[in-house]
This record gives sequence, structure tokens and C-alpha cells, in this order.
Amino acid sequence: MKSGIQSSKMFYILLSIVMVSSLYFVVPSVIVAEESPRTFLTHTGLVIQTTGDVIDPIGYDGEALDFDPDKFMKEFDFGEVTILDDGTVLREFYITARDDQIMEVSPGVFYNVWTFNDSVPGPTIRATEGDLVRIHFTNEGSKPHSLHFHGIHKAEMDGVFESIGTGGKFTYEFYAEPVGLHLYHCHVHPVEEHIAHGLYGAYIVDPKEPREPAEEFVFVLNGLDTDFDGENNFYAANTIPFYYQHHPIEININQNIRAYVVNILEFDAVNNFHLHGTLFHHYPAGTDTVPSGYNDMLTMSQGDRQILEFNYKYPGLYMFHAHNTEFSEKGWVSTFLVKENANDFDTEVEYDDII
Ligand SMILES: [Cu+2]
Repeated sequence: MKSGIQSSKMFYILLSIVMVSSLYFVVPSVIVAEESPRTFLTHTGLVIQTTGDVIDPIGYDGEALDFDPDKFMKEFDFGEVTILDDGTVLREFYITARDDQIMEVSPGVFYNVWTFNDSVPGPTIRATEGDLVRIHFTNEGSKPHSLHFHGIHKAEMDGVFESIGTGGKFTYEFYAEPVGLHLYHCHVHPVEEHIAHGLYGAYIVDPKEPREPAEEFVFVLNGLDTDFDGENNFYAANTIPFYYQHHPIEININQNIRAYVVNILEFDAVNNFHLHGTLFHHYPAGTDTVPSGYNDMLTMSQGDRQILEFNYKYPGLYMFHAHNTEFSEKGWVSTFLVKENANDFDTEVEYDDII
């Protein structure tokens, strides 16, 4: 009898263990939520706490920063123009580096961005071949920074061996050459850290004879390592994951589109760009007048850039994204909304012209 009571006690004890254990599978989030945030030392030396990909900005007291990808993709900085005595066009730009700001890069995800002119990417610098480019650089950050431009220039203007300390200034000067799509970025060691935090931008040198008219967009392909483990948690065109998926870029059918695509993605060896519903002619670094191919896919390593020219034959919503599915599912997915333009369907006029 006694052993019978003990057996039933054991049964109920085992049953209650099984029931409590099964709750883990019913409400695992409750259990995960009880994990204590882990403490990390960030690149900037701040101590922050996080339970995973989402950074709780404890410890950040930097200025909050907003970024508008729609504005960025169509905004070009042509500088302040002066015509010199010999007829040369001088373009002066003012770029300030900071490393103390935070940006909500995705809902609830805060990231300590390092910025050129309060923006990630920095402003798209634009000049015409042969212009004299003068860049007044100021470092208002807590770490040394520099500006390294791709293109043709003197060694002392390369921004690699002379890092500019806190409060320092440096004037970079060079002629805009060659024609094409280039980039600039901070080149202070460890470069990986300075690029991963956002110190880069696009640099366009237009030919003296302008390219054909087109609607122009800049897409800087980048990523965000929000938990500082040396891998990207998010990927994007123009910094904000999934932005152009939720805010389609509106264009018209048969409208000529020119996209300036720069890959600055840190930590991953290659990035890529895939366009749906049409194909593009592409110009590597934009330096040649003859396209290198007609394709809907581009594969680019870090620092690679391409000018793409295309148009859409049919209206509708079309994706463009990384064909690397990990990247697209973590934010590098965008859309064009192609609208009908009545003027493009005036076939009667075309018919009359042929007659
Ligand atoms: Cu830097």
C-alpha cells in the first residue's frame, strides 16, 4: 500500500515536470525574454547592452539622426562654383566627419553611425571632368579620420597616410578625372571599422559632353553590423533595410533610368544587384562610353561600382534586390513602381509619322 502511494506521488511529480517543460515549447519567447542583456564594448569605447540583434541604446547619449533614402538617392552635391582666371571651374565642398550620432536604422534598432555631413552614406559629390575639386575637410569626431577619393590625383591628396585628428582640418584638392562613378571613404586604420560605421559616399565625374537625359538615382549598397560581431545583421540599398520595398520608387514606362550603383558592403566578399522585369546596359566604374553588357545581374566586390541604364516596357511593381537571398531577406530588397504615361501610348502619331 505504502509503495502504491509512493508510485502515485512519483507519477504526479513526473507529470508536473513534463507539463512545466512543455511550456517551453508553448511560450519560448517568455523564457528568451528573461535572458539578461549581455554587455558589449562598442567600437567607440561605449558600453552597451543587448539581448541579440536589437541594440538597446543604453550608454549612447549621441544626437539622434534621421535619414531619408528617397531624398538621398536623388540629391547631388555640386559644390560652390567659382570660375578661375584660366577658365577652370573650381568646385568647393565642405565635409565634416562625426562619430557620436545614433540612427534608428530599423524600428527599434539603434546604431552608432559615423557620418560625413550627418549622413550615411555621405553626400554624393559631383563634378565635371577637368574641374578643380577642393574639399574642406573637418574632423569633429573623437577618433582620427580622413578622406580617400578614388580617381586620379597626387599621392599627398590620397587621404591614406595623413589621418586628421579630433578638431583637425585638411584641404584635399585634385582635378576631377577620369569620367565615371567613383567613391570616397575614410582610410584610417582599422578601415573596416570606419567603413562599417558609415564613413563613405559616391563621387561622380560627368563627361564634358553630358550623358543622355535620364532620371538618375544613386544606390550605395551597404550593411549594418548592429551587434558588433564582425558580420552584418542588416543589408540595404541606401542604409535603411527594406526601405524601397515599403516606399516604391515611382517611374514611368519607357522613361530612361540611370542608376549609379556603388558597393561599399563591409564583412562580405561580394554583393550583387538583380533587376526584375527588364535588363540594363552596364558600365563598370562608368569610365567607358560603350556598355560592357546587357544583363539583369551584377556581382560586385567591395569598392566596385557600375552605372546602369534601363527602362521598363510594361507598367507594374518590380523588385530589384540582392540575388544573394540572405542579403535580400535581411533588408536589401527594393521596388520600382512603373506607371503608365499617356504620352508614351500615342501610337496614332507614330503611325501618321510613318505614313
Ligand atoms: Cu574614419
